[in-house]
Amino acid sequence: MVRFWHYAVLLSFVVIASVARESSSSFIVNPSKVKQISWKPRAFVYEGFLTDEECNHMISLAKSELKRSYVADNESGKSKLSEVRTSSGMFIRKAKDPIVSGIEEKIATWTFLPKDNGEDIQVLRYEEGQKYESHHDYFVDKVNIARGGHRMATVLMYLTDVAKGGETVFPDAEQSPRRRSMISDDDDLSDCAKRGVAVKPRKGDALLFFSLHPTAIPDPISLHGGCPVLEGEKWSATKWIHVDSFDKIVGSVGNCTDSNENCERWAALGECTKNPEYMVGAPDLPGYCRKSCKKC
Ligand code: PD2
Ligand code: ZN
Repeated sequence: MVRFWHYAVLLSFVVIASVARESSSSFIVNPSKVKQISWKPRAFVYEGFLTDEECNHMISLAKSELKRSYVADNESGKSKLSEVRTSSGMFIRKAKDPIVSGIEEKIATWTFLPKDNGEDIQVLRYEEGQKYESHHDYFVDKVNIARGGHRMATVLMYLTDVAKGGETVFPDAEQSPRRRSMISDDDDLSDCAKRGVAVKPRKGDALLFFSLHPTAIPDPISLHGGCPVLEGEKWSATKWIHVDSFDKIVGSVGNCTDSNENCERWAALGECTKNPEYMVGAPDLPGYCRKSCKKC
């Protein structure tokens, strides 16, 4: 019996390692699989981004640990229960195993954004009737911005097909005439999805969208939501990516340091007065170049 378990454990490591090898190091972005679904906000879908094994693996990691989802309070930044999001969820620790590392590697390759800037992957399960009301992924409270700065991009991966509903919708997106005709042809979409540019969940597909303009200012048009699931069950996995490292330990207010190697040069160019929010910051949210700006 002991022998059998040794063999089973060894075999599962070999399977995980070989799937991860296939999905990470050999991943090359295939441009013909990527479709731009909106320019305002900037949003793209990668068809078949994840393999079935990767989808099933994340679901099996999540299944036993699901808890009712929380949202961040806009004032305090603290997590709270809310009717805005009625799904259940859990977080998968970064690089938890070779398959998760492989998925994170793929995300970095596709988005050109560093792995360090990403949060842990959040897996969500929506049962019939469950939804995620429209919201922005960037924060408005200072507590959440302090770690890694704003969330700038989101990669939303669909881990299952959904029989009806469950689309991700951008209600304020500007629709190109071509896109509008594509949507009106699609009888498959729920009424909620027809209210904007929508993505129908398909197992393995991934949606990438940007919550900030290229100038790093929040883009309100990135408003988006998860439509109610009308039939079946929806599983998704979200990787939120920040403008700066999410892994870096946030320095204490008393620390007199620069957080960017260019601070001295920027300060000499007058950025401390031109761009005080970034360079100097405020007492509760220190800037990145306080030392060079002689603010401490
Ligand atoms: O699961 C979704 O469709 C969804 C919709 C809106 C997920 C998120 N937002 C998110 O995780 O931020
Ligand atoms: Zn969201």
